[in-house]
Amino acid sequence: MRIDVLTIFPDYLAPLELSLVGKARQSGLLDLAVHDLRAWTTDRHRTVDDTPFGGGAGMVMRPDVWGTALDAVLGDDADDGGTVLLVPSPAGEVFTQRAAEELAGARRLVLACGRYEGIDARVAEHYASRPGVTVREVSIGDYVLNGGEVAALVVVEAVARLLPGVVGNPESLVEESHGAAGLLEYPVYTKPPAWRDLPVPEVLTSGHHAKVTRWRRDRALERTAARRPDLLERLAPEALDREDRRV
Ligand code: 6GU
Repeated sequence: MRIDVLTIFPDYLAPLELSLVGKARQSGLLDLAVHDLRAWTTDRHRTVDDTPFGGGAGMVMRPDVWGTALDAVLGDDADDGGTVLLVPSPAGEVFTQRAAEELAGARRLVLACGRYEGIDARVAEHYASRPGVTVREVSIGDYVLNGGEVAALVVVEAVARLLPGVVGNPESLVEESHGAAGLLEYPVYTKPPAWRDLPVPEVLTSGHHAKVTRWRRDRALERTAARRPDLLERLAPEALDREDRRV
């Protein structure tokens, strides 16, 4: 997959050189470039923003600068399709594991990180009508950040770990929170078996595989009911078995 990130703070994206995403880039599984939006400004002050039409506080990012930058980064290649233009915004659709799975199937992602009060709305409108490009405005949760950069880090990491070969053991993708089961993950334990008067739940050291599986399922259901009842309500009825309904 090819990913381009456009931002006025390229250094904000430095963590993408580390850990799993960094390794995916080094091994060629992920082709990722970060671009400084100001490279496409033409004035002496390298201006990217201006005051909002209609008045109000803050500044809005100019569509002309974004248009020049996105045209250059998208190139003719976008016409081939499979390009998703992601615009991080607190006003976007909520970014979920399902969205990450969808995006992992794209050929190219381009992330346009806005600052200030956001990007002139005509930018998203314009590229939505460009053949081969799908525009998605995404929010990473119900709180406000100073710009789209942290959200871009979140999206890139969530998508990159789903690409074939990026996560060493693909089985670790199966049993996780927000995974296929639609439940939060069960609690996990490792050595030592007793720590500060806290023992590891006995069933986990019993060697009884079926009992371990049932215990984990019960804890996942319990946690989800306590912390994210909305997830339980969204489960299809057939996703719960007869044993589940006791919890
Ligand atoms: Cl994507 N951007 C900003 N500025 N704030 C956010 C966000 C994005 N998602 C949640 N809050």
